[in-house]
Amino acid sequence: MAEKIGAAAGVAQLTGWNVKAGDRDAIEKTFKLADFKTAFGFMSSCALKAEQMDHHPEWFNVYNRVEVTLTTHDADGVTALDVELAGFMDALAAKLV
Ligand code: H2B
Repeated sequence: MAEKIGAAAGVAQLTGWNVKAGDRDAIEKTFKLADFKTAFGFMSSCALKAEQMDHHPEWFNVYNRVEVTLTTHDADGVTALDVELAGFMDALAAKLV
């Protein structure tokens, strides 16, 4: 099982991610894509990556906005798996802009 590193250590390795407020150890970022189909394509690619990793995001989509929360339920906090998935999302979003 991946070991908890904590949200503060997670965001320190990423760009544009924040420690999520609340009682869980998690990181969050809001992606703004060009339009709904781009946002949905982004989510589809992330979903395939998540399946490969067996590590899944929590997210909320309205039109071109995708609000993402990452944490590792099994570790009760942020792990390297969240940093890896976040990095994948950042790289993909950068290509789509
Ligand atoms: N996703 C996330 N974000 N955290 C987990 O702990 C997790 C997961 N565990 N996806 C996986 C699936 C686990 O529930 C299955 C049984 O492997």
